[in-house]
Amino acid sequence: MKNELLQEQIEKYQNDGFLVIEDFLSPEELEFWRTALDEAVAKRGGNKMPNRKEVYGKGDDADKSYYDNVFTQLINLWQDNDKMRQIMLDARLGKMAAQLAGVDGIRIWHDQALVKAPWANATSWHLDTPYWSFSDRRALSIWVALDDVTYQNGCLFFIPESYHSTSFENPGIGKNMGAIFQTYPEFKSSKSVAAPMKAGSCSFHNGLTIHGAHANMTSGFRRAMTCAYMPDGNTFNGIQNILNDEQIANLKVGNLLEDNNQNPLIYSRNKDVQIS
Ligand SMILES: O=C(O)CCC(=O)C(=O)O
Repeated sequence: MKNELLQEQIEKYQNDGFLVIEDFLSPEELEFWRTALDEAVAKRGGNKMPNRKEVYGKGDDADKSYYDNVFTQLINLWQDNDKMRQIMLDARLGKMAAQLAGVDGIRIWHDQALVKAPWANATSWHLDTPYWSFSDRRALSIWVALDDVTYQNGCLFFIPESYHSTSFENPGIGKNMGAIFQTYPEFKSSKSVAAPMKAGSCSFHNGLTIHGAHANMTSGFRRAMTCAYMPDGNTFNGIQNILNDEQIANLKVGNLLEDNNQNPLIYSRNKDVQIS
């Protein structure tokens, strides 16, 4: 794994709000990640969340049938698949996320498999952080290509530097590709950057970077494995997101999000990290 970051990569991420790392995984690691994803997805039987048929749709009702065909989105596979657990709890990933975000400790917010099936819809421009149950401008995600990702099958696109000025207001993710530019007209004329990647490459993006993805115009699958990271020390902001009703009932706005069964601390510069 190419997990050692150069200072210039950290600076590029901090300027642009995203970073692509080519050939991130070795061929053996790529094979392991693919097997883990395929096994974990098969075991879920279509359930988005562990143990429940939960609806974690980002789209609103009117756009649901569009959103359902953007990708298969399965959340927190690390909680019910041992291979995925081994992959996601790797402190090397946590250290990279911490270095890019400029923080001392990193917890998993949630992982997700994002599989664009043949002929899948485009992923409209959106932000991630406003969906999450904490509000931190430094939160970020890794997105690992498990197939070659091209202009044809749904590569990611980013609006560089947008994360410096976007906010926690949520413009949503419907079927109108450009809706976000009503909230952020200042980026209407921005140049977007595409991120086609060979299988095994990855990108990191800040959760407030405006980003989206092409439709899958091919008969093949576009598999990606991603993980959203929360800087350690964050508190509950009142948004449910992936938390279940019982967790919500036990949380008050302002409570620390420090349950290692839900949000494991995978890297810390200062604390002992106990991963089992
Ligand atoms: O994979 C996609 O199509 C979109 C990914 C995305 O929005 C994300 O990882 O935050």
